[in-house]
Amino acid sequence: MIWSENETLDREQMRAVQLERLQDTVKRVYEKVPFYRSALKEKGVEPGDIKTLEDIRLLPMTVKQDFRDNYPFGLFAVGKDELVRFHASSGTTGKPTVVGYTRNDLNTWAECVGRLVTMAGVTYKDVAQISFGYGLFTGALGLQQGLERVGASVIPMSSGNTKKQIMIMKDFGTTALISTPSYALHIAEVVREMGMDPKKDLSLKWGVFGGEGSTEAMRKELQDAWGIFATENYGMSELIGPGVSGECQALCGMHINEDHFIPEIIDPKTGQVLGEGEAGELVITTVTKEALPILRYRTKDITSLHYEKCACGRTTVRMSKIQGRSDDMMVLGGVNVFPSQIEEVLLNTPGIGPHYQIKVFKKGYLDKIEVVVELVDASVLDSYTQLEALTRDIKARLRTVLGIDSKITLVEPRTLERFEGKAKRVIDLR
Ligand code: DLL
Repeated sequence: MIWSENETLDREQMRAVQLERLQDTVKRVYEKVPFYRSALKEKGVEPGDIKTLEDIRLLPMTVKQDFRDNYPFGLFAVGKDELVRFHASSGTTGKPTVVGYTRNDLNTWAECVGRLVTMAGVTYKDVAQISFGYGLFTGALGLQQGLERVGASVIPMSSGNTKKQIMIMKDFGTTALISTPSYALHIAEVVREMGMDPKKDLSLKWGVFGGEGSTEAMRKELQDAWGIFATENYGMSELIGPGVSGECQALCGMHINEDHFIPEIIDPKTGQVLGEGEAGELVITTVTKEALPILRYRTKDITSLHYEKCACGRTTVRMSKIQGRSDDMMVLGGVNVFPSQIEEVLLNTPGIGPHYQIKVFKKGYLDKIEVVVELVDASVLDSYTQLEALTRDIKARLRTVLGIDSKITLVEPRTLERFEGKAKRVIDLR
């Protein structure tokens, strides 16, 4: 099922909708947000200069630091009396990034998320357990409104308290799990520890995951563990929260709600706009947000855009899986390494589980990497030959993909930290 007609507009119709909304947004920020008025003036751009969609390139870019510099409400285009909700995401240092919503924004948000959960397979017949953390984080409440919009019965479970999650899941007949992929894997593990089989003893059909990346191998792991159809969603607080893009059942990229979010891909070093299919940093302009319209936000997430019509019937542009962030990319001896590349290798290696940790450190002047991996079967630790063989196998696979050598440490099952929210897998000790 397709939730909204706007998901099937032909390219010309979509471009017309986008241009009209873009012009309106630029006019509004010029009038209402001093930060944007001066940024536009500095570039010598007036709202009337936006005549075609390509003129988006005339607009200034926005970066996370701009939120910090204008903390807490400096980027807002409306006064507090028009706001009905705040959210925030943890800043890497110091103050959080604050975002706000008008009543119409909440409506837009529910609509955008409603489309995504529909394309993931969820309908009014489903019981959806939200295991994202409630609070300032946009994940839980954002998904809740969208799921309620399509009529699913929502369990606002929040994250943590895993055994209780499982009890509710069983007793309420949960059919859709809404969480980070890493937490979903952890819940499955606890289900097994409690003597149950996640596939047979529970009724999950859908996994609507997001908030962090997951590889194809991770999807397979999740689908096999739970017997579900798993899709992934992308979003970020500065733009709205969840609701920017998500996978349909054809699983060929995440459809962007592009009548609300205009995407561009740029070379993160030069800022030059790249073409269809080329990988670079995702830049998004919001064109329907009232409280917090954002021009050309540099997400730091690396992806590519694909415009051909999807098998599902939707015409909206799709973005490929996030390959990493331009700022969590590790540079090891001059080689760029994304944690997702390592994950892909590990999850395709027999004998090891989906839990791992990447440590980066210096030995003398050289960058070194250590990958700590949990075994599926602890008995391997008792056999020197098996241990050696597995270590060599992982090392060789990583070398092929990354082009560098890494130290491999195999540890017993259940020794690495588990996460209820977004997993933190990279420890940079440099
Ligand atoms: O994580 C919003 C969200 C919640 C989306 C729940 C989907 C589901 P933030 O906390 O602001 O917002 O974090 C945004 O998380 O820039 C990406 O680096 C990362 N991220 C989010 N979804 C994905 C994904 C929410 N599917 C940051 N794949 C983004 C890879 C993702 N990274």
